[in-house]
Amino acid sequence: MALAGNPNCGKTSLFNILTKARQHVGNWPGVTVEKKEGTLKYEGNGYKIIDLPGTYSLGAYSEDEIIARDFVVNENPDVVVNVVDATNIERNLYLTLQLIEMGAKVVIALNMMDEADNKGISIDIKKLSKKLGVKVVPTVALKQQGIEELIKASTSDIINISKIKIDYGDIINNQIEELSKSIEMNIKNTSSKSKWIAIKLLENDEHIKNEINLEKYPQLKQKLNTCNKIIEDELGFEGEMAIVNERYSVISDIVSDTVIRKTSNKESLT
Ligand code: BGO
Repeated sequence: MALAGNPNCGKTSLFNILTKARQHVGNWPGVTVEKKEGTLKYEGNGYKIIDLPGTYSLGAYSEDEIIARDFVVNENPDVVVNVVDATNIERNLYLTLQLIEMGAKVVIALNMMDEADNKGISIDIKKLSKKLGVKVVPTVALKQQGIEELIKASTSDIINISKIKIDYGDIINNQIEELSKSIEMNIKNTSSKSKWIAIKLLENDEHIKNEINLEKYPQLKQKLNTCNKIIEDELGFEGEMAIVNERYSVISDIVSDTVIRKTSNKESLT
């Protein structure tokens, strides 16, 4: 089980509740970033929990992001418990979409529900769950609320991989498709993650380029250049920007359908 979330979403609080004193702190290999592991005991079983570094995204811009995403891609955890701050859902869902896009088995702990309530933010949990294609469990880590439900959802034998597809529009979708095929043809055993690699390459992700050793595959490199050129010619900007914009647009649609903000009298007078 991996815990993923933005900084300050309540991830450490949840980790402590789930693992109690059964914790071990070390370092991620080769770096000085702290690695926290623990064990959740539930109904006679033990579940290993890895607390991933808090990140806003799974790009390649920081050690934390690379550690978190490498763990999800390479270690393939049975479940990624994505802790989402209910008071800051737009920003938090950016990471969620990336986890879903990676094909991770995600369960959302929608934390800080007390704060959301205080701020007049009301979230349609069922609808949010349906829109994202994953289970969403409301929690208040501070008061240990929703923990049993979260444990049940995260230790269930059936955790679906979300089927939602982010629609990047025809032009980018076609280039992702083309590039995925080229990845599968050039690099062995990539069929399950070729689409994700294609998106990362179009995002100009240097870490992925190095990891797959792009220089070794001139045909694939050529294909990437062609795809990038088509996107730039058709849309007028680079793939990276187009992809980020589309993710935010999907989030905006989800939020407008699932979140209601009550304006307080005080706010409406200002
Ligand atoms: C302090 N509700 C509320 N209201 N607060 C929560 C909840 C919740 O559901 N969950 C966590 N918090 P971390 P990351 C603090 O530490 O777990 C609080 O970064 C304080 N500390 O108690 O650390 C939690 O691991 C002094 O708050 O998050 C913590 O993801 C004054 O959110 C903060 C006020 O939680 C971050 C708060 C000395």
